[in-house]
Amino acid sequence: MSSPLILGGDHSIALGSISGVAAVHKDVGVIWIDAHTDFNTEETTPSGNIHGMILAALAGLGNERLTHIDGWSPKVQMGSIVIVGARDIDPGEQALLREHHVHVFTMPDIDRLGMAQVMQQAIARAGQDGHPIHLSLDLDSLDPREAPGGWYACAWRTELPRGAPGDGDGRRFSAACSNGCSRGQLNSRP
Ligand SMILES: [Mn+2]
Repeated sequence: MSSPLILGGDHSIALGSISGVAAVHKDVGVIWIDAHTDFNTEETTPSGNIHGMILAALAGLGNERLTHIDGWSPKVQMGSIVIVGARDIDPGEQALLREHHVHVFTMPDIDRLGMAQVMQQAIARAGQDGHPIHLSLDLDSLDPREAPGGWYACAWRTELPRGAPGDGDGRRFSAACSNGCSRGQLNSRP
């Protein structure tokens, strides 16, 4: 069986790619691996960035120009969405995720359960009843110490310099990301 692979420079691409997949597979489940949950609407967003609204839009929440790409909505059912690796969730997103019972595995959940267990549960939920799964990966989900490009998320949030992580100030880095980066990986370095 062949599966499409779609690469892009911003997670906003998923509004198009998942809409396309959902046009063919109406029952598609989504595993969204991301440091963020991208579950804001134009009412809740603190930044105004559309790339923070994409998953909510796919689930039918937010501005109609986002939710109704191709003229229909929702592209994905709330119960078929699993978010993995979140470490930076806005208050408005948290409220919406709770209200709609979207399953979120945060970084502390991954530390507690292990990645294999988390992915088994994610696949079981997103792929329930044999539904196809679209895996959407934002590289900022990777530990910024292993993938310095992901540093942006933490640096922006805390107004730290955007230099490479670990550039001589590990304590500030740890403080900035302590709510999310894997404890195991942080502890493995001095
Ligand atoms: Mn992200």
